[in-house]
Amino acid sequence: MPKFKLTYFDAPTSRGEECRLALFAAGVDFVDNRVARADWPALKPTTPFGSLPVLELEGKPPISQSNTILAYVGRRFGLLPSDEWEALRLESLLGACEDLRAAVGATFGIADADELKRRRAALVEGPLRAWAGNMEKQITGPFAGGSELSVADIKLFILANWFKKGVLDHVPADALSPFAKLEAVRANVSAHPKIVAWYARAQ
Ligand SMILES: N[C@@H](CCC(=O)N[C@@H](CS)C(=O)NCC(=O)O)C(=O)O
Repeated sequence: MPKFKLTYFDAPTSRGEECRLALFAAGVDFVDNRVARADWPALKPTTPFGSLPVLELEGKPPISQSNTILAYVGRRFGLLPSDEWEALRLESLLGACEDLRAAVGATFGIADADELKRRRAALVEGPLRAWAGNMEKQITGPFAGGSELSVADIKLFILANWFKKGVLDHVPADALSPFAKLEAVRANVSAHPKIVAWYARAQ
């Protein structure tokens, strides 16, 4: 099999980690290229959209956009179902996760403490709850698309872990706890043998 290279920062709850995890779970041999922040300014202009992650394959142009990479890995290496419409439905979950990331991103860089508190509370009450409620309706169980792990599960797992770490001020670590199906997906991905194997490796 040709050798893939996935380039991203060394960040555990990130778009790049989703792609690394998907490649590993799919059994794809890849170069796990982790970029130091100090090296990023020089690398940035060489990437298609000035962002990471980037997937490379010898003889092909580099590919950006986490969801595009996940959909490719899913379709090519068995982390999306063969039923095209069901695969499409699971890909729509990837997009919904990026919508939520954008809503969170809109609360970054707010210097005023009161304003940040107000905006984060609004985020939790509004976009985050709406997203989780809608996601509950999409999840079949035990994984998003039924009995098989998919790239959608991996993206949900990483995103839910980000909230659960409690690193976002004024976003409670248990903000997703009322959403039983989402919580179950997170737990089931966490217990999946491939995921356990990834985290058992010396990172
Ligand atoms: N829509 C893109 C967003 C990519 C993105 O914003 N990547 C961030 C890291 S998660 C990045 O490269 N930040 C450094 C920069 O923009 O200079 C994707 O899903 O890959």
